[in-house]
Amino acid sequence: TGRRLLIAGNWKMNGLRASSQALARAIVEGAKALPASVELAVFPPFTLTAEIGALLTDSPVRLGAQDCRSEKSGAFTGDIAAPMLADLGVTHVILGHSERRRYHDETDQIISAKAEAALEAGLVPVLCIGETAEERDSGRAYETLSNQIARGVPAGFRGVIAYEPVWAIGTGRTASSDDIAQTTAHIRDSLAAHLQTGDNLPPILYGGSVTARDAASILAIETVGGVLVGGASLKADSFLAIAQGAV
Ligand code: G2H
Repeated sequence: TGRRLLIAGNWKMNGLRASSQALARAIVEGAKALPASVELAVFPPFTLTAEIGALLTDSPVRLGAQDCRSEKSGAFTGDIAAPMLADLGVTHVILGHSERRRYHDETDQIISAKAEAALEAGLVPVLCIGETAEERDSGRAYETLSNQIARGVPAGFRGVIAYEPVWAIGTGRTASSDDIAQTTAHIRDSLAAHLQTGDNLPPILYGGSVTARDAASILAIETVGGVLVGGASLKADSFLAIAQGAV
């Protein structure tokens, strides 16, 4: 198709050193069989950023982080700033994941500020949006997504958007290809209106219980620029099989 596709592995709060190193090594090895049009990125927890980064040196696999704070430094105990990530060789950072919105009360305003900080540090934000089951069932999915874009995506945003319907995350319930096609087309239009540009729109990833079984059909959708994978990214075999779906 000529599109570049990003296969992103969100490890969430999983992994101790030995098993994570083995996982990263296997992904680096498997990545050698992939064409340059398929880009892999892994998002280990902060404790592993440096040592996984060391294993990815000289490999095309990108190093990501799962969050950052909007300030560059200061009295924010327990937080990590975007320049600290860039300093470790991180290139991508997930922002506004529904688990952060839910367990850390992150608002669209907070996420927008984080995205600006990430861009200023030279990172690619992977900014997550998605509707809940209740919002979808009451016919407010598009409205929710448009609001998240209007409030959470800063002007001049250059990054990646991840569409993760909350009801499909970690539930084993993947959105259908039709749903994903229609919703990502809506997101694209909403981004075009919000960013006031027709071209160079941010790629849109799909996330939510992606497995090797459905990856190829999701990645075939024209408005999909890749996938954000949680559970299935914790085993090299399944993560690489998902990447093969992009070929
Ligand atoms: C959605 C996804 C990765 P999973 O959160 O961000 O996780 O694939 O386990 O649903």
